[in-house]
Amino acid sequence: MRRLVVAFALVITVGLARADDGYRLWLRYDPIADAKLRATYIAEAKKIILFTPTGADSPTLALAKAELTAGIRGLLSADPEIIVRPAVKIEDGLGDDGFVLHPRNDRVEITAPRDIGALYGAFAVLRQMQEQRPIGDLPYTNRPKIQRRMLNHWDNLDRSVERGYAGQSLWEWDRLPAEINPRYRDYARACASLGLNGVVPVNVNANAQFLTARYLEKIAALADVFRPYGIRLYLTARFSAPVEIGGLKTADPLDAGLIAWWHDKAAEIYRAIPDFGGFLVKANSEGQPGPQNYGRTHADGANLLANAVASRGGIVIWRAFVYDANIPDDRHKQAYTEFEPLDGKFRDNVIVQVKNGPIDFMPREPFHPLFGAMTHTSLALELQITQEYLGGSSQLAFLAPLWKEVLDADTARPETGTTVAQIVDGSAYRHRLSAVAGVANTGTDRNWCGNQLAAANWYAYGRLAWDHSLTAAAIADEWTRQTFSNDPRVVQTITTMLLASREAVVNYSMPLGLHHIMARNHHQGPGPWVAGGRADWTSLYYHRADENGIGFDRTKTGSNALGQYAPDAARLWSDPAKCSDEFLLWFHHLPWDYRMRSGQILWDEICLHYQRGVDTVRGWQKSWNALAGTIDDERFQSVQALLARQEREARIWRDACTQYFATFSKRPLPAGVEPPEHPLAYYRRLPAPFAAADKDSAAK
Ligand code: BDP
Repeated sequence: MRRLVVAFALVITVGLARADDGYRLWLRYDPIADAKLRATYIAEAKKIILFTPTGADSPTLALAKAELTAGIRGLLSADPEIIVRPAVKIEDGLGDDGFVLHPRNDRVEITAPRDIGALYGAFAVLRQMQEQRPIGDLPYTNRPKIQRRMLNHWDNLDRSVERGYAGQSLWEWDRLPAEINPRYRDYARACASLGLNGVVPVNVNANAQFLTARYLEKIAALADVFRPYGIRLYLTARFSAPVEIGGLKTADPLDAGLIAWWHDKAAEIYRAIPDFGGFLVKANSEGQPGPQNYGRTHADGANLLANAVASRGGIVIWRAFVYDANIPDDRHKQAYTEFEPLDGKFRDNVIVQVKNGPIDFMPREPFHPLFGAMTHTSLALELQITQEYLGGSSQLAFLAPLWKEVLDADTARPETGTTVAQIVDGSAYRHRLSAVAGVANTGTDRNWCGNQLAAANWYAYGRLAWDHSLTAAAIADEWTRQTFSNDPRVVQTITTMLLASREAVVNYSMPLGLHHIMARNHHQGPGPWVAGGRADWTSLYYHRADENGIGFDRTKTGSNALGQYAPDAARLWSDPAKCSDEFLLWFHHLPWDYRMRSGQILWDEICLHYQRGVDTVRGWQKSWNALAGTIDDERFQSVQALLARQEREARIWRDACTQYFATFSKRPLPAGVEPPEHPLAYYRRLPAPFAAADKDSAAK
């Protein structure tokens, strides 16, 4: 009989290991096999004390206790004693969300000035155990560097997700507020495990309906779910909403009737959501309405809304993603041109949200010139977690290296040493508010993000939002250990793939500073030939290939976008001989036979980069296959399929781009580059790689 039970247990375990659909993300809490390690943890964490100012129970502390209980049961098959106590003393300087961690020999103490800190502390302890590292290695004090760590969902009322590649929107508007899908809690829990504390559930291309009483009730229900996880809800505000849903004649920000409407609307929202975070606004950008429709400035528009929420502690996050097809200037320069003169004109509860680069979430961009140029304004950094220009969910592209490149970039303002990260976290210019936003990659797919490796980007974003000094390698390592296993071979293989992946995508799609040469509409494949319509939505506008050469001259002889950077930053890029290869064609138009640092001519170097990208993906296929048997079948096979698809898509990029550019360079492929599989005409006719991304609404 005993043998039977053991056999049965084995079958169940093996069965479970096989059927892994990725739903549990990095919060798996699978048993630690190493008995010695388990015993150490059991001894250290058999008692966990949560110290808070009052020591009174709360929904957030209940979550912390439940998480610790479930986690330790799963990892150690033990039941810890978890108690809440009033703290005798709490250190200064922990901010709103920080905590102190005290591992003693026979217990762990987590002390926090607010209950949410205790929940964050609980997740930190469990993360450490999942990674099989000593609890004592955790820092004693922990606090996030950035105050508002936000996810921006580009989700629509019809549950489509703009630039979403993981199914539909998580938010079931038709069922809310009566039905609360348990997945909302799982989502909030995953966010809280990373320290994310703000969610904008709906698209920046805003729908005024979300501000009506009918939808506010639904949104309030979501806010109720998120609250105990420390997450505040924010809403996108369509600038013309007062006209569309309020019956007003004008949305002029200086109009008295309009001012009153927004005050009343804010009061209504705060009645439904007492801790409402504020508004996120895309205005006068890509056809969205805004204050400029009435001859007013972005500051007039932002201050109008900021006044409406100020008394309740709300903020306005105003996006700087603006450019206008009617302005004949380089798109690179337009946000700076519009916003820099407004520095100092925004209310103190306004944050201007700036994308990492001046164009639009390309696989590689220099940092946005507004960073460092608006010292009197709080600037938030907007990153894109969803891979709009990096293969959607059909390609592996771990984005931490991209984000780190921007965070660590030296703006050279006021002098060398001021990084984008220091500007964003408020330390450079001592700003009261600080924020970072990531455009979410979540959806209804069972694995949340569209493939088994894409959640690494959600994870990495959250960890960097908490601590931008973490390295991409450390984050890849953490995520892999928690999501797959601590087996050194698995960790080594997956982290190597993750860390090389962004550069591989750059190489096979837009190498050497090429940008915006993707297909129209879906953005998932090559389209260097895209022409016609709005010039700044074509590829020709950006690559400028002709018989003489290729690249966008942004030096003094060209658009002089470089003039918007501090002289020390511009100097890095202004001379092609000194400019790193990575940004060469971003800032310079160079002849096809330009001699590169490598000794190759430019044409050959471009082709070799395309080939290198393909080769890197093939290398992963080999190393992944070698992991057979060490990873559950379901995830093993689905990553295999992902890589096969990526290899094909990488070849498509290579063959389409090298053939297209060869029509100008009139040169053969260099040795080492495989000949194309099909003629150029074939690639020009290829349909979107998958329908989800092929949206009617997005004409670009
Ligand atoms: C672009 C997207 C578009 C967004 C826009 C934005 O293609 O769908 O609406 O950014 O950020 O990247 O507003």
